[in-house]
Amino acid sequence: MKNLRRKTLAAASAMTLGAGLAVTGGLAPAAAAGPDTSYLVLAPQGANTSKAAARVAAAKGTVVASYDQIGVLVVRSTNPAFATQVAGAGVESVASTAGLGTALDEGETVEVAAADVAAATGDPTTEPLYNLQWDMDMIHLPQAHAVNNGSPDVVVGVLDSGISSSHPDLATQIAKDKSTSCIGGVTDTTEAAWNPTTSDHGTHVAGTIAAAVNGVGVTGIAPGVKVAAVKVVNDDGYIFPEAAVCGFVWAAEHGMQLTNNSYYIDPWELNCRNDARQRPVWQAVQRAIRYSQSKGVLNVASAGNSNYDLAHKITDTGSPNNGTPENRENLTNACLDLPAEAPGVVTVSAVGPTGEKSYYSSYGQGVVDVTAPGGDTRYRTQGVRSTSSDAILSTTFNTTTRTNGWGYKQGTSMSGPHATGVAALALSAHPGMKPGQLASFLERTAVAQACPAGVYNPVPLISSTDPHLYDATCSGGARNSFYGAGMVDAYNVVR
Ligand SMILES: [Ca+2]
Ligand SMILES: [Ca+2]
Repeated sequence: MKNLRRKTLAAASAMTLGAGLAVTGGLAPAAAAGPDTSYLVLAPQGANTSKAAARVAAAKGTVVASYDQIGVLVVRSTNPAFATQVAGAGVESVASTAGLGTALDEGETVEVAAADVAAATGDPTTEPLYNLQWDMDMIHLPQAHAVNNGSPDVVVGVLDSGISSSHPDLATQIAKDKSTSCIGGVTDTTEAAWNPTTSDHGTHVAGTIAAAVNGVGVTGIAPGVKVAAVKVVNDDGYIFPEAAVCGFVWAAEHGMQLTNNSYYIDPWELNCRNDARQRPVWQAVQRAIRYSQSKGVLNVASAGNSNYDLAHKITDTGSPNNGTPENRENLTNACLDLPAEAPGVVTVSAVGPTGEKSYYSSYGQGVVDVTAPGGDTRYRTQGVRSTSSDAILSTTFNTTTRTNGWGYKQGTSMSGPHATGVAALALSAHPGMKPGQLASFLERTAVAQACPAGVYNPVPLISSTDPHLYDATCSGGARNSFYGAGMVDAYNVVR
């Protein structure tokens, strides 16, 4: 049995699962009230939600958000028997999302000292900190910007932990009228609601996509486009399925052509295969992803930081010792890692400064579509120490001091936005491409990367008690499990 526990890059915030569900007020106390719990109630696909909404009311639930487009209601109820009482005509399935939040695999931020930012001169033709952006040379950004640096008609939804709207490198880049919080599955468009609170992850991601060319800090890949903050990560660092549903539907309804999803909802980690309760939850998220695609949104997702072979996960867990026959179709539909494994989503692995797979990056033939720089802090120092300069420099927001700045992070959370930024440039240069066309254009213009021979083992380069912790074997030819179709290329998509 494959070990499915995630190897995180850094300790995630140690809050209990479900902590994000604590809410106050709203419902009248019932005789035998249980905890206030969130549910997703699914109407049959294609049906409207009016019958389901009536059953919710009868079962003492409150609809807090109605996603009629996909037949999904977000409901809160203190009725301990809600799930059984709501079942009936007009309700296909119901599930509590309690405990189904997954932690943002955040990693640490290494900030650039303010004095160093002030002293930076960089390349005078670009930005003060540009000479630290090795990742941008790797994808041929200077050549691309000489042709096209993005159109303001392109709006990229950053489904993440919010974007700092006071950041000097981002303030002009945000489509405020298209930004929202989706925490709890309910939209809140006030500016404070979609600004960062406990995490600067989304601010870093947004900078990679679209930090301004303004003589300050860094450049993003597509500084001419707009980013919209769609906050789906709660203050405890968790993404709940109802927030993801809200985020995809929001992007679809607000004219976004792209979303970036640098997070990873992994039902396997939560034993989806043994828990039928979880299946409606993943169905709801998948309906939302499909709906966004039908509205012209291309979704880009990170492959994850677990060094998993995502293509062989299901096979590996189908142990012959398990006597319970599994319905493979249900498994593959219900237990995908979302959004990375959903059909039509562009999934991105990560490489370090040498172009080889980052030690942490998950991979998988048929799952990874392209690769991009995500950093590998352990690469150059041969296990002596981490080197933040081999991570990705972008915009930051210090949640303790509440100050904006610039700093380094690494992860597939950082490679994903490189692919998203290149896709935004592609759409700027070639408007009107549909999501499927844009995805194949991104792949066609990527620079193929060959598999390393044999077992790829970056461990000699890092300190570890387990010399095979990061072993991985690449499979495939020009298109392979580590790099998909290859490295995204900013110049190739605009020339
Ligand atoms: Ca700048
Ligand atoms: Ca894909």
